[in-house]
Amino acid sequence: MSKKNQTLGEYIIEHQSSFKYSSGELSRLINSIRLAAKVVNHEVNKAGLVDIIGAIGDTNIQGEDQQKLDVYANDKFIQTLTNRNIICGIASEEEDDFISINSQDKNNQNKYVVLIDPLDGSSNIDVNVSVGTIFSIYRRVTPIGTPVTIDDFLQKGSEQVAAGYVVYGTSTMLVYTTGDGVNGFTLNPAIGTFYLSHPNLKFPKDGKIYSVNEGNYIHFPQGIKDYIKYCQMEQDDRPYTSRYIGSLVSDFHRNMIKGGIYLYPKSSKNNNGKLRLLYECNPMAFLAEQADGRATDGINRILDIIPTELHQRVPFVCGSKNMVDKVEEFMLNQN
Ligand code: P6P
Repeated sequence: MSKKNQTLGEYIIEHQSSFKYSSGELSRLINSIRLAAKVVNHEVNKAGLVDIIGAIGDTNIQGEDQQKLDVYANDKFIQTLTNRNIICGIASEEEDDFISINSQDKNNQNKYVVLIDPLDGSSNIDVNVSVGTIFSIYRRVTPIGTPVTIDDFLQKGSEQVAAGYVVYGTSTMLVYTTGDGVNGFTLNPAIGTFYLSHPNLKFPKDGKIYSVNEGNYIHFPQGIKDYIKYCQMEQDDRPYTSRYIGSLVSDFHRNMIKGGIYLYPKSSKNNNGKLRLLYECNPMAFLAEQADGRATDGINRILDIIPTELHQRVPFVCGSKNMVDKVEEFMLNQN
């Protein structure tokens, strides 16, 4: 049983043997993510003080303006994961293609690939609203000692061995799963140590918070429109409360603790929604299910979707099980 105030390092050592692939490699990988999170946290926390805020005048493959901290976070996670010689490949929202890390070296016995959104919600940086890092970890499917291929990255979310996020909020937290529940660790910035502050996190089955950009309401499918009106109706335990931060990690984190649902549906403007399957929806869906929640594209389980492209987008509905079930009911019955 997890002990409160245990450090992340102590927790990893204590639970390493319980991980079915326990070879110490995944522990070292989580430790490297911990280091990168502390480095990025340091920059995020002082962003208002130094010239690191603002766009760099470049755009990523998504066509989105790259904020300086986006690039910084991307570089730091790639550098940390590369320097520790733990993985054989990495894919990032900020990189057009996946990056092979010495995987062509026949002596490279590393078996994990990592997919990351290095700084999600970066448009919030300039206005001092919380942002996050999202990561997803798989075992490679191609033979060890050969170059990684796109097949190592285009795996169903149900194949993940670990996933998590860092939320740079009022405090900085690392929340992750290796398939045996979800645990949250809070950073003590004075000593640079993460402590187990939220053991065994679970979504309440029901919630009263819905998170969606209602500015897109007229473009939503009828089933989503009907669900939003359902949330606003004076009946039973409703109306619910609308809370939307514009940062998936922050909305997810609040909803997991308090109960709630996050929606980024498809629309007539974005037929597949906005969020990326591989390094946003899959890791958050793995966490949601490990915390007794659900994650769908409105109808289908996210973790069952077979990826076809590295940066593909999917509609995303995630949170308290009974709320996600209700959305599915409206979507199946929409006329
Ligand atoms: P919109 C941030 O860019 C993000 O990927 C999520 O973190 C966030 O929930 C969503 O997009 C916000 O998008 O279109 O509502 O501004």
